[in-house]
Amino acid sequence: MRMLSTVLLALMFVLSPLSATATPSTAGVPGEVIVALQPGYSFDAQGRLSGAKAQPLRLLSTQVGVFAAAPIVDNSFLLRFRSGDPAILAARFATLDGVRYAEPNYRRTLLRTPNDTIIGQQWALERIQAFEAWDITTGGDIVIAVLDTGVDAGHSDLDGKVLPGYNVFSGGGDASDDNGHGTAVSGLIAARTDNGTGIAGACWGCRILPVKVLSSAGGGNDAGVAQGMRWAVDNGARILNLSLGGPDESQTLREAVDYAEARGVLVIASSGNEQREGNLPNYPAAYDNVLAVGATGNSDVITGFSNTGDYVDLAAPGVGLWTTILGNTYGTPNGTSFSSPYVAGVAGLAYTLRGDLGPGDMRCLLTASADDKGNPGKDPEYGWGRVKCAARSPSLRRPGTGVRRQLPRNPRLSRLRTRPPAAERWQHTACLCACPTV
Ligand SMILES: [Ca+2]
Ligand SMILES: [Ca+2]
Ligand SMILES: [Ca+2]
Repeated sequence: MRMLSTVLLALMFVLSPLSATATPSTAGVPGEVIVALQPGYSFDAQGRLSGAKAQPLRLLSTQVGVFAAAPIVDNSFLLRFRSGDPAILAARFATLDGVRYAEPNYRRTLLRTPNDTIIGQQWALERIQAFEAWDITTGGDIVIAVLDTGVDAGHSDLDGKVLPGYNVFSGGGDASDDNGHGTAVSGLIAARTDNGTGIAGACWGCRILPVKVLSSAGGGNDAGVAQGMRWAVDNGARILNLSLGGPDESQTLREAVDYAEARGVLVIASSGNEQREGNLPNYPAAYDNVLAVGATGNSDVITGFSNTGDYVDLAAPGVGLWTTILGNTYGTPNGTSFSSPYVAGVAGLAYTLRGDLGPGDMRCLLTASADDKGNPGKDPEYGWGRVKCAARSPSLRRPGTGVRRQLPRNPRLSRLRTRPPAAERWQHTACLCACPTV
């Protein structure tokens, strides 16, 4: 078992975006900011300030053209101003004398529960905290390659989600599914959601890049898988999902994994379903730079079939998962094949927020934010734990400002912090971890 000498503490959390390019759901109302004042300070209706040592505050108000202030509660005011980004302005206000806190006037909507007909039976979504995550992002321009039996792009819950793909058997672009496995995997990742039909996908804003590397019987080989992986990396994939494996170590496969890693592509693979049939390590899951995913049931306990071993990195739901099935229908397959896609979906959501992260950082973030299960810490059954979208962490939230100040110092965080300006945009999301060997 890999030694964990450092304390693993990772939290990915979301506060205010500092950029207009952030996901719309977290944006503040333009031209408005909420400023709460200390006792002894006040705004009048035109936004004029009174109070001792108010000069810097007054200066800033003038600079950005504050022209109105409406009281809210407890000496807090909704300020309206003419120029500037609300989040940046709030951060500046927050540093000045007389200000208790300042923050953008965030929009709220009724909390999103998509209207897909089967969603109530998709127990896994709740377990991985997908609903909470979707209040922040439902996935952006992230391409997730499914290296599998192909994908039925005509399924009504996948229609429009599937990019032109590749078929390693024919060498052509027909990546249609003649088995059903790849279609089931793809639905879990990115099924059309909130469309009044069928299921919800974990990262429903993401797109699927179908790469057919397995035959109608579900078989394939390293030559084809490696070729498919390289094709996916070269054709825009940010994540590769491999719900496939075998016990033999192979340089061909390892080099394909390294090729992806070197190009910033995260590789996720199923740990295998042979716990009772030898429980051998499966490749590519067992490579260090691949996230190996085992299967839990709906009580968050590892399944009896899920392979165990030091190489297991994460667990994810893998039993009774409603998903898209050939013939424009739905079903509930079991297996680690269907756990890996949930990790891919969670990774897609996380990449949407943290496009600046490399695969190593993303592995760190996903493993470190997982819910520890079984024996404390990393263990051979669950890896680091059952995956979840740790999209909000109330313990680290503080309205408006001070995010950085609350975070303990550690080298990895410092590294993330020093990546302006992209990282600056996402200062609300941080990976506090020290897991260099993950
Ligand atoms: Ca749907
Ligand atoms: Ca691994
Ligand atoms: Ca554990």
